[in-house]
Parts: sequence; structure tokens; C-alpha cells
Amino acid sequence: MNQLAIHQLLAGTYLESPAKKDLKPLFDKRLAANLGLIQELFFALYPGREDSFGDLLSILGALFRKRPEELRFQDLERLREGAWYQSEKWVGMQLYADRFNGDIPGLEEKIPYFEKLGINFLHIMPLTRRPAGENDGGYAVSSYTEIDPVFGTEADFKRLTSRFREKGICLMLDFVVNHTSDEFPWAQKARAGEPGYADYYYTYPDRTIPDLFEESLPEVFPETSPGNFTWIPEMDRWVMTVFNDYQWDLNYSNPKVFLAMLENMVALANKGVDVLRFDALAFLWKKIGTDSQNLPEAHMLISLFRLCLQVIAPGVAILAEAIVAPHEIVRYFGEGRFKGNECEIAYNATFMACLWNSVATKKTNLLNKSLRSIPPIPPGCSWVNYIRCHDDIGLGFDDRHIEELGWDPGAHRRFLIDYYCQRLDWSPARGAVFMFNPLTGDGRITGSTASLLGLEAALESGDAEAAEGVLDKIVMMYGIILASAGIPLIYAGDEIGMLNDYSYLRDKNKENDSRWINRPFHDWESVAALDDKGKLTSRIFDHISHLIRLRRANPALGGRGATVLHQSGNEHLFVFERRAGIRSILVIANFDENPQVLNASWASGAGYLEGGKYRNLIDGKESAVQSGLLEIPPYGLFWLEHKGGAPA
Ligand code: OTU
Repeated sequence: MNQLAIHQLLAGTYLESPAKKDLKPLFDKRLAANLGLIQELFFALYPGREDSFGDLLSILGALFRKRPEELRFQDLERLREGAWYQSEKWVGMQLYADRFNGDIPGLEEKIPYFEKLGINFLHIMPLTRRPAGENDGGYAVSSYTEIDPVFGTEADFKRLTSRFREKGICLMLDFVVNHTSDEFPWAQKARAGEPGYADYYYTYPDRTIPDLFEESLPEVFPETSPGNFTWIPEMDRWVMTVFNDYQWDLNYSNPKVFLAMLENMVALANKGVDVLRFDALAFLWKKIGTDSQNLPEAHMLISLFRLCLQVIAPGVAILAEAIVAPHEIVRYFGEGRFKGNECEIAYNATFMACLWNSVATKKTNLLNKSLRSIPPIPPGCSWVNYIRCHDDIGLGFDDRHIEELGWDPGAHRRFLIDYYCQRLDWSPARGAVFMFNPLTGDGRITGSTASLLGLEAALESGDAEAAEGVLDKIVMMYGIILASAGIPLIYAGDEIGMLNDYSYLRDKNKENDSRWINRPFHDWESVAALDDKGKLTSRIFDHISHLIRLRRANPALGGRGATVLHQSGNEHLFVFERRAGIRSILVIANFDENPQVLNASWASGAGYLEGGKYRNLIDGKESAVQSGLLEIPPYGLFWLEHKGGAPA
């Protein structure tokens, strides 16, 4: 949805009455509007390749003609709204279709459940064809568009997407743009020696080039796929495999790869996908002597994908899955002349990691410092804010920030791994280490929200009070992201406090990947008992669905609202304001197990108190200021509504 003003201008009369009109002239205008940037980017990446550029122009026309009319008009609706994904109405859930309710028809059955919770944005994990054995949860792609029969038929998927559109549910699917499975047709042809297909990947006859790469390439999966290259005997060559050894990295220095992947991307979008999750997009361009992440060419390539999609389907948004250093993540929104012309949405991975840091340290100093260091994102862009996802928690803080707090970065990361991964007997967390690298000391953390916050330990020890404390922590964490600018994304199961799922240890294709611990099979028994308010699972559900309703009723909490961080003077509190027009909400979260106080005069001066009283929007309770202080209970969360107009 970039260059929104241009597209709205181009759409012109089509926006007033997008009645059944021939949209071909609109395609021509969109192409003309974007052709300059498309041409510049294309020849910067593929100098001298006029042949391939000609192919690109014919592909664009063909892909537009294939876009279903219903989606073409949906594009126009979204152009009319402008940056549609910024609305406070979007609240998302991420899930695996098979682990949630078996398959695609099973998912369709649960639309009422999503509506009950208040979910209208779904990130369904990869559904397309993949190897039967190890397949990285579908991120080893054997087809970009064919639905894997384990989930159902093409007709099932088509029915699901049309039901979603009827219900106003937005669909996000992965576009695994960096690599294919080793069973993908191109890989099979390369393996069989068919000319030209080896160049779709990075392949080498000996270790000369791979060893040069390895000098600066980190390892993503050091325990299960050490190194970044895999020997393929049938080819008598090494293939670059940055992720698992059955995931072959695509070679985008070959323009044929870009053209083919553009067709795959649009074919996926034309199946009714509203947001394309560009998986591992930081890795798209490779260069010896670098870590081959976040390179300028990668950004150019993503912008080229974006601008081509703009011409065909401007209503479809792109989400950047870049779990990289904080200052690198924001670059995926585009910079300089490409600002707002790369991805519209990005995972707020730094925010997520800092929230977990605050839980372990009970302090918000690193959280505040990190958030303050992130530059404002372009106006038409948005975050996805999340507590947990299907992956690990990477400790992607800026080391300088840790040092400025007087901590040693290495020691602090080891503390966090010890705290969450059961290496400190006083910690309530039940996480697992993921991909610990003894050479670097680097490691990541897996575990479900509830287990990481201590619910598993509390239930095992029968400590009801501790279990209540975990409910407060879950509500606080989700209350923070539901009040934050961006699309809040709930990992399926968190809404009922689901614990770690250890069944992966009995599956030979999963046993070495502890991320499966936080990918539970949904607990429909607890869902069936939601009316039993004595159950913790029911009460967590009620709290979260209530927060979702409150968010949806408050434009200040959406992506179009401003965010103002406040230094409260209390290092246990996280305090920020959300503002839109005359509406504003003050959010206060206490990361300590003790009550904490905030100077009331500031809140009063800012217009959040009236007559020495304040009302928490979340529970409607009105409290009085005591000796000039607001008291926030342990793991408490306040959403205070401004009394009257926007604060001065
Ligand atoms: C992404 O992962 C996906 O989210 C993972 O589920 C896949 O395994 C991986 O790509 C390969 O497709 O790309 O930006 O730390 O969090 O690899 C980093 C493991 C990624 C993943 C990381 C991430």
C-alpha cells in the first residue's frame, strides 16, 4: 500500500464507483506510475539484462489478468481506506492448521471460536506441499501454491478464503522467499543435471567458495544443520543451505529466479491472501565477506517485489519477517527514496524480546532504552506486535544498550537463557534452550507464554496463588501489545494459557527442534468448558477477549494512533500513552511481583485523573490517589482513559 496518494489518484473514478468496469486501463496507469522505480531497481540488480526486463513486463500483464475480479475490487476498497492494516479493528492469531483443528475444513469449523475471542486476522502456518519427513513445519517448500493434501483440497482452501472474506477475516500466509525444499521441482531438475537449474541455487564444485563464505556466515541451526553448505552427491557439488540442510537457498543474482518467484508470489496472492509474510527476507542476498543478512541488494530486491505487486495487487500487504538487530528491522520499511516502498508491516521482534527481558529482570530500563532508540516508522507502515510466535525467542538486543545499563551483554544473555531454560532453581520459567552454540555462547529460548511465565511450575506444585500471578502476567503482557501501535498477534493457545507440548520428543522428525514445545495441539476440552469461570483457562480467555473488545473500541490503540513513551521514574513500570485525536489512553504495566507506585501529579497534569480519582478502563474500577501516588498491583495493568480532550 505504498505510494498511497499516487494509487488513490490513479484509481480516481474507479474508487467512487468500482462497478463492473474494465480495470485494464487502471493496470496500465499503475504500471506507468511504478515503472521508473521498477526499472531502476531491476537494472541495479541485473545490469544489462534487457532480455529479462522484457520478460518482466509481459509477466506483469499476464499476472494482472489472472487476478480474480473480486480481489481486484477488494484492492480498490483498500486503496480507498488507505493503510488498511493500521486499523485498531485488526487482532490476529497465528496457528498451524493441523495442530489447531486438524485441517482446513477443521479451521473453517472454528470461525465461531475466532469471532468469540475477537480474532479477525489469521496467520496460518505454511499449507503448501512439503517433504513428508522433516520439513521445518512447512518452511521447506515443495510448491508455493499447491495446498498439501494433508490439509485438504484446493476447493477446501478456496472455500475457506471466501468464508474469511464474508466474515471480514484477513488471511496472512507465508511466502518462503529465501529457499525451497530439496524436493522442489527446480532442486530435482538441478539434482538430475538438467541445464540451467543448478543456477537457481548457489552450488559449487569444491569448498573454495563455501569456505570463503563460511568465514563470515553465522549458523542459524548449529545443532541440527551446522555450517551453511550441504554436499549433494548426485550433483557432485556443494549447495548453500543457510537453514536446514534440506532447504536450498535461492540464487537471486539469477534474474530467472526473481521472475519465477514473482509469479509464485502473485499466484499465492491471487488465491486470496491479504498479507504475504516474507519469510527470512534478511537472507535474500549473499556476499562473501559479509554475514549475508540485511544487504542493500536484499532491500532492493524486496522493494522490486513490492513495486511489482503494487501494479497487480496494491491491496495486498507485505510483512517483513526479519528477526535481526533492532536498527536493521526498521530498514525493511524502506529507506530514502524507497521509504514506504518496501514492506508495510514488520515483526516487532525487539519489543517482544525486551518484554521477556523485563519479565526476567522485573525492570523496564532495557525495554524503554530499546524502544526509544527505534526511529519512527514511515506513515503508511505498521508493526505486528507479539508475545510468542511459532519460533524461538532470539535475544536480539543492541549490546550498547545493555552496556549502558552497566550489564555485560554476554553475561546478561546467559542469565536470560539460565532464567528461562531451567538453569536457575528460583526461576518459575519452564523454557527450553534452542540451538545453543558452544562456540559463541549464543542460544535462543523456546516455550509457551504460560510455561515461560511460570504456570507449569505453579500447577505442578499446586500453588494456586502463583497460578493467579501467572494469569496477571499473561494479561499484562497481552494487554501491553493490545494497546500498542500495530497488529497484535496471539499465538494460538495463549488465549487459554496452554502449557508446553512435549509430544515433539516422540516424533523423530521433530525431536531435535525444541520450537515444537510452543506449538501445542489446541486444547478444545478447555474451550468446551469456557463457561466454567472457576477454570483458569476460562478466565484467561475472558480477560483477553475483553481486552480485544476494548482495543477495538479505541482508535487511539490502533496503528494510526501516536505513541508517547514516558519515563515514570520507577524502573519496574512500563508507561506509555496512545493518542488519536481527542482520545488518549495511558498504559501502565508493573513488571514486579510487588506493588509499585507512580507519581500521581504527572498523571493528573496529563489529564488522566479527576478529583484525585482514576478509573481503569480494563476492569472499570475507580480508585483514589493515596498520598499523591498511584499504586499499581503486582503484574498490574492500567489503561487510563483521558478525561476530556487530548492532553496539552
Ligand atoms: C523463519 O525463521 C521461520 O519463522 C522459521 O520457522 C523457519 O525455520 C526459518 O525462517 C526458515 O524458513 O528467518 O529471520 O531462529 O526464528 O530462522 C530469521 C529460528 C528467520 C528462526 C529464524 C527465522
